[in-house]
Amino acid sequence: MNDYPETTEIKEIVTAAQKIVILQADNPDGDSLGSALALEEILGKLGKEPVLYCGADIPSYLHYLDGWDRITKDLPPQFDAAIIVDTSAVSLLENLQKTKQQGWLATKPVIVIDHHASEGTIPFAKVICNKPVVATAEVIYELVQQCGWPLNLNAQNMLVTAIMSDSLGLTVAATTARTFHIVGELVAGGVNIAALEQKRRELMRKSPELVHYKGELLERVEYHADNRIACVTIPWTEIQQYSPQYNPSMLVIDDMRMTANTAVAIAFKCYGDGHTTAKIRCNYGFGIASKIAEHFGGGGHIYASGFKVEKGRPFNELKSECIRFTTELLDTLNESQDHEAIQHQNT
Ligand SMILES: [Mn+2]
Repeated sequence: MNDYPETTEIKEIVTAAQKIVILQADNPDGDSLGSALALEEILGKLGKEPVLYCGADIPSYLHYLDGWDRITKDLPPQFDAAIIVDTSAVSLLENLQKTKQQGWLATKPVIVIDHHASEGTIPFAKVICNKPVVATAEVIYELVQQCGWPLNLNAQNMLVTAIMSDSLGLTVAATTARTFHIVGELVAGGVNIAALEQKRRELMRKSPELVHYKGELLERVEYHADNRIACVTIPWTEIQQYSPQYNPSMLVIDDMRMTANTAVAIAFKCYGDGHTTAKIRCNYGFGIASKIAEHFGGGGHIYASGFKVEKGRPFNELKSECIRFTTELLDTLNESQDHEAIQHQNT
């Protein structure tokens, strides 16, 4: 078990509170949702009144997780404490700011449970428990063990789902032996991974319309810098048409990443109000995703990150800069790898 210094304060806040809001950022995923639903279950069993909040819609591919429809877009009129899961970036809580609820949140004791080391910080948080592990759910598991909180089968299922989601089935670089131990302990507790996977796959089935759209997107993939960079651009009309069914970027980004010689895949989305977002995925050995994102004011992990640029900048200019900057990073990485190889030969 990992002992976190933040545990005592987290336990104190939770013990003193009755109604506790659990918040996800505006980009919910399997880890944030699984973590939020696990916490809801754990706090409920502790006799608390948990309330689930997310400023954005929960994407339909996550609707196989029972309880997603309990999530609301408004904070309750009264609550005692809040737990933000899976983000440390205030920019990702924009909807809370837009609806003028952030100031309100800041008056309560706020706990952040996260694993995004490079993402900055939430200035109004009272306790930040941000650990360099593969999923927020892994941090929650450790906290639950340290606090001696109950973990029933439903909560365990949610934690495993969340860990499997962010670790892509325990295969990404940030997965550690401890991650395997935790999943092992949860399986020993009754979690059936095959059954969870079956449920997820059922929901992954796509409509014929979406399959055809995926084909269109794949045809539009552009390659740059000797195919080391693959990128695609998704215009507002397509975001409007397909996003309710599936995140267009996620339809193709893995196929892009899996092109021969490709190191980095970037999916740009151009919104109706003029702002642009980018989702970045890197292959193993080319961990520059957070550097690219940070260059444009975003953040994330070395292999997975994203950024958002407000309107005012022509998209083509932004895209060119992104490709140029990414090429430079890849060239530098190449040089340092060559350098290391030479040094290795010499020793
Ligand atoms: Mn996560």
